[in-house]
Amino acid sequence: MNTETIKKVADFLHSAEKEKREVVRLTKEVYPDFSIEDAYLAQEEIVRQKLAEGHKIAGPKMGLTSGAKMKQMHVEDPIYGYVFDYMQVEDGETIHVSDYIHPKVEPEIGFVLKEDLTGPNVTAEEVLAKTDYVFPGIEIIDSRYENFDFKLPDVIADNTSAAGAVFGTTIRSVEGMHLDTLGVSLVINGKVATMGTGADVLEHPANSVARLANMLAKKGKSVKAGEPILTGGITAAVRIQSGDHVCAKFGEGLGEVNLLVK
Ligand code: 0L1
Ligand code: MG
Repeated sequence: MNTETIKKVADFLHSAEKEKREVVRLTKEVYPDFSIEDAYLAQEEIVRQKLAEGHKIAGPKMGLTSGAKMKQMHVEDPIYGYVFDYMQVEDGETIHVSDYIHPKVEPEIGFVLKEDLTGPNVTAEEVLAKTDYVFPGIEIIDSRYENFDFKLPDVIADNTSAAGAVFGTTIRSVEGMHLDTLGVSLVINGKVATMGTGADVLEHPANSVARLANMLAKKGKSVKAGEPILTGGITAAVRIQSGDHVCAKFGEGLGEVNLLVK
């Protein structure tokens, strides 16, 4: 794809996000040969456009980190995108469905590093050694594609459906923690909607951070100390609607994160 077409794709998806308008996936008719490399170039163009508009990157996020989702999409690699400052929601805050297209929520474990991590060959052990703390979070995903119907390049170009994130305020050192066996329930209106464990994220959420560092290394980038990193949904994402009270409950002393939906 030439630079002009990459920009066209980025403009198309970025305006769909701003106008809260769903669109047909690019690979369906217009660009059936859209590649993963081109998709990351389109994502980078969207990031450039957002930065030029004055938004700031809050931190990177990993997507498609569950074995089941990867199998379903026939991929071996998870994907990454970025959460921006304007997407951040406080714990307990009220969000409005009308600010999104068809939002879903998923509970995630977040990491903050005390040192930069530069791939390739970063391991989970190195991630844990360089972790300052972990925190509980909820990601709000809102694919710009109709019915969340996309192929891998579509979702990469669409900044991995990023739309919102709650970075919970409970923080814990990883010392003595078992992030793989840590249980999480997503409770909606007092009923458990879905459950999972940290191991549902690439067998251990630290593997997700390692994969992020190794993927960014191909672009000459690092994972930076101090930035909140979302490691990927622990459970399936659940559609939310007006009137919902969303509560993600985490084990290992990570507490809970809440959202109200209007
Ligand atoms: O954070 C995620 O895992 C979302 C990646 C994109 C998949 C989706 O929108 O369902
Ligand atoms: Mg996610």
